Amino acid sequence: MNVSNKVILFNPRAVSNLNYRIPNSILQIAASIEGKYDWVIVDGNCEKDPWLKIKTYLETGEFAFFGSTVMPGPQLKQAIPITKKIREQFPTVTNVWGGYFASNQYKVAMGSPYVDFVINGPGDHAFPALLDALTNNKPYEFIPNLIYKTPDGEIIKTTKETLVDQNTLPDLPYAKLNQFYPIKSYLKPTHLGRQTIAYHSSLGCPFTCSFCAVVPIYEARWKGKSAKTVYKDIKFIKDNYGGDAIEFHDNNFFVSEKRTVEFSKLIKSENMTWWGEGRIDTVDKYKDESLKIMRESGCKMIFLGAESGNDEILKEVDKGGKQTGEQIKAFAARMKKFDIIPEYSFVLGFPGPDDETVMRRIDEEIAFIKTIKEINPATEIIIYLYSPVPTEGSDLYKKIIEAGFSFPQTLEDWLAPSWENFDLRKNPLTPWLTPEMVDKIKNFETVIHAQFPTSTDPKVTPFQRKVMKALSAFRYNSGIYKFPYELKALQKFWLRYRQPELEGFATENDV
Ligand code: B12
Repeated sequence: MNVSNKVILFNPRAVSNLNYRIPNSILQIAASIEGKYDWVIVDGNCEKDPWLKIKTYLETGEFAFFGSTVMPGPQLKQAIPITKKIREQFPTVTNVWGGYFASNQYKVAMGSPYVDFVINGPGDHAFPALLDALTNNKPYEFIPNLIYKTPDGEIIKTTKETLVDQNTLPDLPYAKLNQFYPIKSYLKPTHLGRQTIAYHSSLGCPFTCSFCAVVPIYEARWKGKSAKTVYKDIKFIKDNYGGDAIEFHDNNFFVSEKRTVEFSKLIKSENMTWWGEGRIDTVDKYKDESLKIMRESGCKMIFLGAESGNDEILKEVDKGGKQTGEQIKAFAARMKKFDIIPEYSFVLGFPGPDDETVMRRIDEEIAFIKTIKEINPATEIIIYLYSPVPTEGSDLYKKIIEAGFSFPQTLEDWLAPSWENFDLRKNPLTPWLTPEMVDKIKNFETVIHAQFPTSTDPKVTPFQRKVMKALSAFRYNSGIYKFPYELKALQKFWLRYRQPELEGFATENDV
């Protein structure tokens, strides 16, 4: 073990309260170097001042590497200033970034003087290989999934590694993580259960929707752990740290009906409740028997990218597969029969030929969403404003560039408040959306969440639901969504209302 080549693995703060989950990104990276390099974890979600912790480690002089996971949004607020300070105060330390922001926005990351390497996509092999090359003075230019800078500043992307068999990956070092942060503190009470486990059982997605940040990295590739491996890991956490519910954080958990059914049969006797993300057209191919087994095994809700009820738009954004507006409606009805709650996410505000078309399409989506609620009132509705991701080569990306959209050119620019909200998919900064369009979408969002408060926020009482439904009924039925301040105020101050898309499922003690 290299005593002076220790590694700090950092998970920048991603939540504004104590509602954080097991940091699977850096935990999987820790697993990749376990036994080869000594590592420590600093979880920004659990630290009042993560810089102080990191600085204390670095002052020992034993740490040569700083690895940070970076997704867009609030995580940038810690990842950027801390990496910068390390360069200034500990210039011999090598800074390595990984994760969705680093991989997709590698030009701006590598364009900075303080990010030395980016791991492009999975780091299970690339990261230990990079540390080995740097520690033993070997070439790193041929390590797949790596982005580096030449001495004259040219940014080079190496080839992409085929996705490794996820069952060959080393076990996640939960016992060691527990020494840094008690695993129990990561198991939160949510609408799924008293102790919710966050688990990631597959990488990538077989589809290429051009609004999704997963696509540039995984390019329609998907690899999942076997049902047996997933069950073994969940059982290990449950037996050692507790857990009565599971959030599968996969981008697409339900790719394989066979794997899903096998897992359902294995987990059934554990009396756990579980949730995951999938596609409507994929799960709709499942046999009734499979959906029945899933429900009986505890599958309570599935996050599904509906995106749009407009088949033209689904085509324009390469949703692919066979998904249609009619299928989205029929699937909501089918899910009702099996008592599995469909959590439909819609993306509004895609570019169009002219303002009239964009506004008409917004009105049509609103009407479509209301139809879904008539078909299955239990359907959870998540509304995102389209926030571009660099799916270079896609028609959508061409359109947004022609429309004058561009990403910030420096990391510091990404810290501008407007861009943080951009990442939260709540303030698009997209030239084709007028303030009137954004207001209509956001006001409708307020009204529908008053009419049908999410079942995922355990803080909202049955009495509050009744009152909000009554107060918002006129607006919802008449379509008058303008200036819904009375509803906004009640949601903020009376309900302390929280939709799941911002920071994950709410817990009882969210502030
Ligand atoms: C868990 C999660 C969260 C958690 C926070 C987790 C945390 N870090 O504490 C919560 C719920 C708070 C969250 C919120 C948001 N999230 Co989020 N989140 C995820 C999710 C579901 C799982 C991440 C994970 O654990 N993956 C498991 C690990 C094993 O996979 P991985 O991260 O890809 O890691 C591998 C590689 O990337 C690489 N790697 C990753 N990190 C590092 C670090 C180093 C040093 C190295 C060497 C390698 C490396 O190696 C790893 C192993 O192979 C991902 C989707 C996904 N399935 O990954 C979305 C995802 C990252 N989130 C996303 C977004 C947009 C958000 C939000 C901005 C959404 C919103 N509207 O608000 C918010 C804002 C966050 C915030 N408040 O900061 C998007 C990012 C899209 C983009 N544009 O890049 C994703 C991809 C979802 C999606 N499909 O669009 N998120």
